[in-house]
Amino acid sequence: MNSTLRDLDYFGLDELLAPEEKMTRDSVRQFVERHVIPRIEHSFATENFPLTLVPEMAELGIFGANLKGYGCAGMNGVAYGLIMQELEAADSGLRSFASVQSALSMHAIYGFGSEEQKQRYLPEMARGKLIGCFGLTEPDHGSDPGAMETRARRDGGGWVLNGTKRWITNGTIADVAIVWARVDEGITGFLVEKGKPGFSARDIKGKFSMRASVTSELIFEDVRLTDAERLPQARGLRAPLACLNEARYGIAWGAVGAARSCYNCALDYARSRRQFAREIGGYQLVQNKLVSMLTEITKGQLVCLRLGQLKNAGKLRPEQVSFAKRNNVGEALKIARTARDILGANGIVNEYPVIRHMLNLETVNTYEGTYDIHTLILGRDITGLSAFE
Ligand code: TGC
Ligand code: FAD
Repeated sequence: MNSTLRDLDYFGLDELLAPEEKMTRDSVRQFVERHVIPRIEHSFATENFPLTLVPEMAELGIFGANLKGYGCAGMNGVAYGLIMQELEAADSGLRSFASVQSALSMHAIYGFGSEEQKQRYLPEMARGKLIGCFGLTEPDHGSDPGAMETRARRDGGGWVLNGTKRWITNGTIADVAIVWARVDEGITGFLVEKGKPGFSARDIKGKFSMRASVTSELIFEDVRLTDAERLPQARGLRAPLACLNEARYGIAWGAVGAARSCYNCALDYARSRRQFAREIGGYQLVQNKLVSMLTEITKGQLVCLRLGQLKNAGKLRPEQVSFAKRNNVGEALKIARTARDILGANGIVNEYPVIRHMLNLETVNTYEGTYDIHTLILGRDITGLSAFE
């Protein structure tokens, strides 16, 4: 096994997992080992998502893994989280692809679509035959999506959509875009298929982060849509925010995977790299760094497991998801930076996965609600006072 993929289980959490949860985790880890690790550095270098991985990911039941029916695997929250952890141990871009397909796009249709829309899209998306994207952010409205300018106006029995969405994962490779727009009654969602007249997409190039992931701008110029292309149950900002809860949940688990990969790499390096006639892992300063990494990863794992239990019991609150996303990503980013430091000059080359994880985690700390936005969500929860007003 690629050493950076190996497990880290200081508190014996494996004992708390059900056999089918472990089986799911192990099969995804094996897939990552065989199919992702050999090509991920090339994808990162060439700014491409490896689309050839999609059929096998579908075969493993990764897309819509925790949805029931419509060809989805119907796994529990812990199994779903473990999948995200193993994917992100390879690359945040791979987990992003799965998050956007499952937690954002499929979840939007599952939660807010008509029965016809569910039948039409979900089985094909679960099989990886149709790819989705989720357009909430705009050039001028990121943390505050409630101020969005994309608008759909009534025109006879249908709609005319105008606006721009930016920073949209999978935008140019998606067959269907979930587009959030303002209508007279508030905010709602539309399903806009690739090729619709007036709909165009272009990639944002030159990223230093998430290079193995497609990030795009979506432009809508007088795109005509019917009522059948609107998500009928999506009323208000709470609809896209409900999808974000699902994606943030997966990110909280995923970030621990990226951190684990960095820790394993730094530990191996510290045990073999010699300076001043001994292994650097023998120095107290380096041990302090490794122990801090181990501690934060273990705390993150405990948070994830409890999050999964609450999700399975239907008791999970969005604020608890914010807690986990904020903490686990923030700590993963610190761990990646520390691992980079322990590797010295070797920390900056792609012979090791650390710098790639570190750069990716800068995005993960920003998207799906920045670290500070989640601070304010938690601050509002404990004080009862909203900093957003
Ligand atoms: P606010 O007044 O707080 O809420 C508006 C309505 O929504 C309800 N609500 C939620 N519902 C479900 N889940 C949540 N987490 C919810 N948070 C709020 C709320 O009860 C209210 O309902 P109602 O019926 O009373 O109207 O709204 P606000 O405008 O003050 O904004 C709050 C804030 C800042 C927390 C929110 O806008 C926010 O979360 N901003 C961050 C934006 C963000 O995360 N964007 C992510 C874009 S997608 C993405 O990044 C994908 S990355 C790709 C990948 O995942 O890999
Ligand atoms: P801004 O909102 O402009 O924030 C800038 C800074 O101001 C941040 O530090 C922020 O914390 C701070 N700030 C903002 N408001 C406050 C406040 N009230 N108090 C204190 N500080 C504040 N979006 C999608 O819809 N779909 C996607 O698929 C998607 N994929 C993405 C992929 C990548 C690679 C990236 C980088 C982004 C993606 N996003 C996506 C967009 C992402 O969700 C936004 O970047 C994020 O929500 C932050 O918005 P912003 O970049 O406009 O930053």
